[in-house]
Amino acid sequence: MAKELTLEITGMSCQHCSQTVEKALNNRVGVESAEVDLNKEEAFVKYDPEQLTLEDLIKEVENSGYGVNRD
Ligand SMILES: [Cu+2]
Repeated sequence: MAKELTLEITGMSCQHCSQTVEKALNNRVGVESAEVDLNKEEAFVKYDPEQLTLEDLIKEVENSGYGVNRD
């Protein structure tokens, strides 16, 4: 079963940034879909929790040059 979550992304300033984050997440094995909203500074992700964890998603965002606000 896919899990859905919203990540608060930091460091984005333009469309290019949000596309970079979106691509990084979508390219990750186990991610079914990822949509990044630049204005809300959020990423909505559907993923398979058997293939990756929340930490993996956060690392993926960080590797692409941005950050995730942890609650
Ligand atoms: Cu940018």
